[in-house]
Amino acid sequence: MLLPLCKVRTTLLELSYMKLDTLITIIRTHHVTSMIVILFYMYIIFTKRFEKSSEPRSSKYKLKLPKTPHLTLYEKDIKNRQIFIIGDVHGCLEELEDLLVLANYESDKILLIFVGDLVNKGPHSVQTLRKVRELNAYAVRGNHEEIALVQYMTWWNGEVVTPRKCSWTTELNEDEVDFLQELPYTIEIPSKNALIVHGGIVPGVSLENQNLTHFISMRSLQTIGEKLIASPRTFIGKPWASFWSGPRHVYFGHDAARSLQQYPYATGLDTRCLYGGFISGIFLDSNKILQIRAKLVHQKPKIKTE
Ligand SMILES: [Mn+2]
Repeated sequence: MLLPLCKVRTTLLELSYMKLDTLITIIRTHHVTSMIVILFYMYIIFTKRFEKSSEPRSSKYKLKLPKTPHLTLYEKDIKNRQIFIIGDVHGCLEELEDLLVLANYESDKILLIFVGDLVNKGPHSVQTLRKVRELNAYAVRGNHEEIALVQYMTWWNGEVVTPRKCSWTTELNEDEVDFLQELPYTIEIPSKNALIVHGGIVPGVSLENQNLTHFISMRSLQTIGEKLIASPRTFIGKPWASFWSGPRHVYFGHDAARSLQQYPYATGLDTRCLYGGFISGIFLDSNKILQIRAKLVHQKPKIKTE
């Protein structure tokens, strides 16, 4: 006896939720369908397992996971200091130094956190990295920290570092490579209700289940049916931050084309210093934003900026 296809599908879906003893009873009384039921039951179990184990645990750059992918800062780390979050630097060291002067930076009064992309494309990558380490600042990893690590390993393995933007990586010492390798994807500060990431976060997905590439590369979200699809492109869908409704306030970078972004629960701080714009920082307690204009156009702007 043949059932209509849609009815078979519905029946099989109902069966997949049954308890094992009910299933055994059905198999005993319906010998003809027993094999199909067993196969479908096994299929459901295996696909569920496969879904769980196939979460990508590296980004598209295939680097090993840092020891702490999601860092949380507590009062013992903050030590009653103000928190100042700084946008993409891209080696613009002079502008960074001016911003610290403007913020009246003192190490016992202000804790610095960078949103990533400290390096590449700009004039002083290795010096910027050394400055950030001297300042005992925190930073999340950007796509350019991952690109730099890949290029460093290429050079280490005896191959030429091809992109000129990464030639500085040959100056890195072992500690600096470790520092880059251990940069977390996110930094969370529960006492300030704040979360820092370079690219973005897909709403409705826990940090542990996000695709790591999205943390460093996403700029936009597209609605397809009821799903939100992340994209690294600017001119597709809408800014990811416009979909974000908390509860954490997210501070991020990476989107030079959109420059300063201010949403109720998200603030974008890549204000195009590299392209002749500004370097920006924000004090968490007061929401006060400070900016320094770029000394010059370090690189000509492109429509697609990574
Ligand atoms: Mn970036």
